[in-house]
Amino acid sequence: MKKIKDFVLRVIHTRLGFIMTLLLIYWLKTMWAYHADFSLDLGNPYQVFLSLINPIPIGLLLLGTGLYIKKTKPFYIVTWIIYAIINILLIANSIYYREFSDFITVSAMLASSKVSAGLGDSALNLLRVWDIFYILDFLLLLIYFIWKKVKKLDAFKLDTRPFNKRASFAITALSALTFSINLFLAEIDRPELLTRGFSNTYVVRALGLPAFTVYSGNQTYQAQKERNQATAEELVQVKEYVSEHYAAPNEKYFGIAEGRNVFMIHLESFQQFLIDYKLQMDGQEYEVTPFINSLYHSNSTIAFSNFFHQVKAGKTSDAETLMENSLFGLNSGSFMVNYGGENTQFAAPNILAQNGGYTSAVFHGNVGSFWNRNNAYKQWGYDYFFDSSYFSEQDDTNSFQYGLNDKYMFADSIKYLEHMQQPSYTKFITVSNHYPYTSLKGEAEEEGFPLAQTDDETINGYFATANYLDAALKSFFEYLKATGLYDNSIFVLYGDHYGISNSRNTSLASLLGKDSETWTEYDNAMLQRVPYMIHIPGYTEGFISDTFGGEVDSLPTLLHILGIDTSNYVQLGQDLLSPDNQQTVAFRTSGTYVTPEYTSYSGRLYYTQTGLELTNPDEETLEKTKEIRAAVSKQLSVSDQVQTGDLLRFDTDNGLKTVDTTAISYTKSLSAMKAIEKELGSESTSLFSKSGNKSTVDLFQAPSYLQLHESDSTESSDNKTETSQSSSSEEDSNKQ
Ligand code: GP9
Ligand code: MN
Repeated sequence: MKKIKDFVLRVIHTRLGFIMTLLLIYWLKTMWAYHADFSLDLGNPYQVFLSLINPIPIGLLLLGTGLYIKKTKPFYIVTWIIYAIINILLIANSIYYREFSDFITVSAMLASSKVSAGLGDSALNLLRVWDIFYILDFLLLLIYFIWKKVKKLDAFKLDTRPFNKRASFAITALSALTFSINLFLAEIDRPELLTRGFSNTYVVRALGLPAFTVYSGNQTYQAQKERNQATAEELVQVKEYVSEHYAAPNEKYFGIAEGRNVFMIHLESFQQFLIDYKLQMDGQEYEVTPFINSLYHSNSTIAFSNFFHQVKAGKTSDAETLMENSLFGLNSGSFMVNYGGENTQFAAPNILAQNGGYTSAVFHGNVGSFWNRNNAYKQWGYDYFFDSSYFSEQDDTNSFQYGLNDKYMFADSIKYLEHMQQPSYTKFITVSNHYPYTSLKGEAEEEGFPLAQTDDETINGYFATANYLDAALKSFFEYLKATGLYDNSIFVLYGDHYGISNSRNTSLASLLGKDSETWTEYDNAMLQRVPYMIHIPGYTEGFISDTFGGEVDSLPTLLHILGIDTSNYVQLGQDLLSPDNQQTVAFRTSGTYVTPEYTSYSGRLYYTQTGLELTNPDEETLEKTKEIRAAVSKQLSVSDQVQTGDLLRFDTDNGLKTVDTTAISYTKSLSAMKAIEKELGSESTSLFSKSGNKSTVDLFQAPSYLQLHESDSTESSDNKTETSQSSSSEEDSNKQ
């Protein structure tokens, strides 16, 4: 025992040993934070492995810099300061995470007043007993110094021998190398991790906190650089473009759904070809999405058959940006990740709050930090965001890597939805129909929808997950009908982007009655169509329009249907029902587009109606396509100018107030909604109040598999996770 003690002391008393000891303690604390405070969503052993090693390379790199200092005291002081900094970063994140379920970005640090406002009085409440563990070493050190003074102990033996310069360099090189290996392994687990961003959680679990902070600092720096260069004059030019490009509403549809609740139904990875599609198997036909088809053909629905997604690397987040801002995502990365928490936006929830007093919410079964939603949604004016922390505990039977399966998500949403004041604007982001289309596991058998039989597993599962989504949506609609909410609402259904990527389309060809041998880029382009339909219960003049449009056109279309004038807003799309609509659809990759006449895709030009390629276009065609190219690139460049320059911060005369994000918190939503109900008393318009203060949860017909988990969908479990997230005193303080 004594031998070990002597050995340890001897090691600690060398400079390298001292650094290694600090690194070890830092690693232990980080592991504790990963375990006790953060939810890193570790989905496989590989991710666990990455999380175990990631504090080491960067910790060594930082602590190792002290070794370059020759003088004794400065060495110890500098090393200790570096150690203190990485510790503060860890502790601050642990505490912050308890309130925001996210890590501290550099932009949040810069706007620390906002953060402390967001924390409010609760900052102290966020401390936990186990936090002592984070500062135990500092406490012991303090005690040691006091003790030393009192008892006149020998001083801690400092190593006076400067560390060899070459050896210091070797330590730096070693840590840089191990960090590169760490990064490489992280990219294997999640390709394009740093370019696409995905979520702060993904970066932390792969690379650790200090690396995340540097990454976030770089993001903020890049965004700030462009923002600082942008001027109010640019907005004037943008507004000129917007007014030239403005498509005035069609009288016939303007205001036909005024004042109604709006349900945005985000159909994950759902392509237009699924509509009316029947899978042929063993001489039998299986209709994939009978319910969505019935909506598509209903005479209460205005549907579009030539509606294209316009996303790029930001996938779902791009679709959300387009649909709710009428602005594009970025050419690289995700707008919501890079600018979502910072930029001034005038998005759908904000516009509707100020034009009709709408309350807004998003329901989605994944963690709130994915695509930086928890920040972007505040900027967009969403009052509430019900992410996975509000829903049933996830396990292998009801969820997969992207979150809770749709039937559970809808079922679990009701207990919150019924407390929302009307009119409401709500978005339900489904997720089960997401690559790799194997989310159903146990439920698949019960659902019984067959797998297709191609040589591509991904394609084979796609129909069953789409069918599952269809059934989930149907049960949700049945509930809405039973409560009466259905009648005074409208439903916007849209597919966010392709589900089957172009590289797989030749395997899909045979299922679409096409030949893989003659498959063209035109066919790929046409497969970028996604559903877009507006279902208006009670309306009887619905139709299927073949107008060409894209996600950027949704917001003006919707606002006009709700009777809201958009002429003052910077929106780059055009109302699809307007006679002035130009039917020019820009894909996010420059030079690619679709119009009713021409399709340009992957460097090739086709006639849209026939799919024939124009290999040698005549003068007139060249002229026309040049104009189209100019129009689409103008639309994209104006969007980039607005988004990266944060130009909407200069838009002060559009009649809208900007969102006060500090007034929004997504952690105690149920109690906040109940408090509003109480305050409004008989004026409350929530479904719960309208039903005589009775829950409507029982009106949801639980599909059989849900009955197996009965406790998940009953009122008694409501706010389950919410209460575990926040202390009951906080809950109470929100109820007055
Ligand atoms: C995740 C979900 C999927 O929360 O919205 O995003 P995607 O991978 O489609 O961009
Ligand atoms: Mn998606």
